[in-house]
Amino acid sequence: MGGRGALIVLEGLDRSGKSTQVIRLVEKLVSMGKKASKMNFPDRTTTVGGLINEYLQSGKDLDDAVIHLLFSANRWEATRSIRDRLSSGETLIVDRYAYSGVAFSAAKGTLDIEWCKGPDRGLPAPDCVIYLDVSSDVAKQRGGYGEERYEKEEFQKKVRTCFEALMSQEPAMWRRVDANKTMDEVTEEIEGIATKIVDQVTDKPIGSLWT
Ligand code: DGP
Ligand code: NA
Ligand code: NA
Repeated sequence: MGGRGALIVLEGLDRSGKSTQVIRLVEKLVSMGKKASKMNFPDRTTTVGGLINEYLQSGKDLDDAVIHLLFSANRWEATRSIRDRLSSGETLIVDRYAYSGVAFSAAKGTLDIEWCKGPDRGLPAPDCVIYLDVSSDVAKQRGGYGEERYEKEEFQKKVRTCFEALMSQEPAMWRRVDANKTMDEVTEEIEGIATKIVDQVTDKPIGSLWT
C-alpha cells in the first residue's frame, strides 16, 4: 500500500453547497481510514489573502488583472504544502481552485480565458474536478446570495458560462454533479466519484496544471 494522496477539487457557483460537501467528503474518507483534509481557496489568512478579502468585501478596488494575479499568487503560496502533503499520502479536498480563478475573472468581460489561465499554469494538477451544477432558482431558494462582490445573479450566470467553457476544454478531468438534488443525494454521488479517484492515483505522478 502507500502511495500518494489524491488532489480533488470541488468547483461551482456561490450557493452550490460546495463548502458543506467538502466537509462531508473529508469526514467520509477519514471514516474509511484514509488520510484526508480540506483545503480552501482563497485562503484569506495569508498576507495576499487579506488583500483578497478586502477586495471581496468591496472595501478595496483593484484592477481586474491585479486581483486576478493576487488570487493566483494565493494558490502558488500553497503549492509546496500541496505537493508535500500529497506525496506523504494525504488526500486533499479543495474548495475552489484555478478554475474559479479563470471563471470569475473571465466573467467580468475584460480578460479572456486564455490570458486568465496563464498565471495558474504549472500549479499541481487536480486528479479530478467535481462541478456542483446548481440552477439560479435553487441557489435563490437556498437563501439567496450574500453581500460579497460577486454574489449577484447576473454575474453568477456569466461565471456559469465560463465554467462550461473550461469543462469543454478538458472533459476527462471534470465530473458534473446535479446540485439541485438534496444535499444527501449530492453527498452520495460525490463520495462515489472521490473514493474511486483516491484508489486510482496512488502510483501516478502529480500532474502540472495546463502545461
Ligand atoms: P469563497 O470564499 O470560496 O466563497 O470565494 C469567495 C469568492 O471569490 C467567490 O465569489 C468566488 C470568488 N473566487 C474564488 N477564487 C477566485 C479567483 O481565483 N479569482 C476570482 N476573480 N474570484 C475568485
Ligand atoms: Na462565497
Ligand atoms: Na473557497
